[in-house]
Amino acid sequence: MTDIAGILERELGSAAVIGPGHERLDDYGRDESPLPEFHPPACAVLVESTEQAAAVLRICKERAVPVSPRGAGSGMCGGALPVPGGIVLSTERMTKIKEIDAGDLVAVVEPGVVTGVLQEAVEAQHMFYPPDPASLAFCSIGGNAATNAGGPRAFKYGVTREYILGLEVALMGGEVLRCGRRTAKGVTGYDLVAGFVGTEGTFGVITELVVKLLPNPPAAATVLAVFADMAGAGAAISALLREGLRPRVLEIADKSSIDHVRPKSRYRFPANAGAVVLLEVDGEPDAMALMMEKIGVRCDDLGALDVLAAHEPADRRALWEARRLISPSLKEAYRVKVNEDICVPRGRIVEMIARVQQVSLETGIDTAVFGHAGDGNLHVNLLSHDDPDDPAVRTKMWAAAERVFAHTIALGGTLSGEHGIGTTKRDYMRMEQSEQVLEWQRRWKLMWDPSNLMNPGKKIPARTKACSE
Ligand code: 2HG
Ligand code: ZN
Repeated sequence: MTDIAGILERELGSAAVIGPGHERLDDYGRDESPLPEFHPPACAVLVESTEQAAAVLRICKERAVPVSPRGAGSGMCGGALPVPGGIVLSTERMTKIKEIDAGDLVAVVEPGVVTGVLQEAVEAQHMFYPPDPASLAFCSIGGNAATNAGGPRAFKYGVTREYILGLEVALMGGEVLRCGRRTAKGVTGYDLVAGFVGTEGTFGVITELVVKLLPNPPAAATVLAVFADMAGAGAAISALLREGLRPRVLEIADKSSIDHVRPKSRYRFPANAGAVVLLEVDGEPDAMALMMEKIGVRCDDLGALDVLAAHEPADRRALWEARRLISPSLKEAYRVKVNEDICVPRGRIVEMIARVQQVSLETGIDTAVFGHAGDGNLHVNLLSHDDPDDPAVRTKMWAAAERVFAHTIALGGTLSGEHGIGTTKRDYMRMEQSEQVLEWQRRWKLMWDPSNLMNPGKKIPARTKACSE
């Protein structure tokens, strides 16, 4: 058996390698995904430069060792988990912000930069990096690019892919490729950068990113509107969108989510609160004041139980508190939290939430649904107090998830709006994509990684026997 930890230690020094017996090794076998299958990596290697990443990939190719790249480990689908016999290549030590250029509106960063840190650094210079995954306080920009992460502000500003102009990547075998641009426009050649973003570490390791910035919007304001039920909240959202309103954030949460945050939230939700809508607008103060008025009037007209508005950062944070508390409160309340991120056409949100309730009734599994209503991207959480290590519980939870996926597809939706596929959703891909579409993706992956050592077994299901014959 190859002593890959020893070989990498000799190449990069012992400080770079977390090997067998190290108390932290198991951490690299886990991420934030629900019900993952745990196996620790043969070792984790914490690279500090492109050269080191390339050296690891050269050595692993020579010895046929699979490599799973890892950012901050905040992924929710098992994309960064090691495969049996494989190692983890972590970019957590590559944390340099190399450049912020206010004239060109770009930043050049290493992949381990924490997304929230990048946001603060550019905001200090009156610029704006919009993608805001919920984990922005600890997730990293390399992981965001690898998963094409979203977040609440994606409704107005789009997802990570729209902000990655250029990439440096290290490929299996050690080749380093720089592609893309730092200009605002550019259509030269095929768009390798867009193709690389969202591949969950299956093509290579991102070692540097050229990130697009925007001027910071002059002001922003937040509205929280509470409704008696989902139908009321859905009607208000549809009315506002039909009137041409373009908030930067348009979030929704159902009664179960509200009931879980109610005891912790400083805001006293009305007793009959059945749905909550959180909106955020930005722009010039005058235009924003008009938008806020429109939102308030429309929500009142449509029977909102309560509407709160905030302009000052501290007050806005208070309105966000309930939304931010949902995920941690559910995690605290249940031993099993299978959190999906399905996406349906906007007009089908209310129907999708009703179908989730139906799944809950049929299976006896508790649910909570919240998320990015503006994008139709719903976090369907399937919840249980049962033992997460009991195989029967796992089977039951994934069977319920499969029902949710079936409803999603029936409504014209997609399995993942922002978290990715990794291993947890890989085996459901056939529910959405044809064998032909899957096969083209397998060929594409093998073009970048002919030896299939780069995070193998992730994202795309293997060929079935019948297909490969
Ligand atoms: C969010 O938007 C996360 O808060 C999902 O993307 C969290 O489902 C979750 O727990
Ligand atoms: Zn989300």
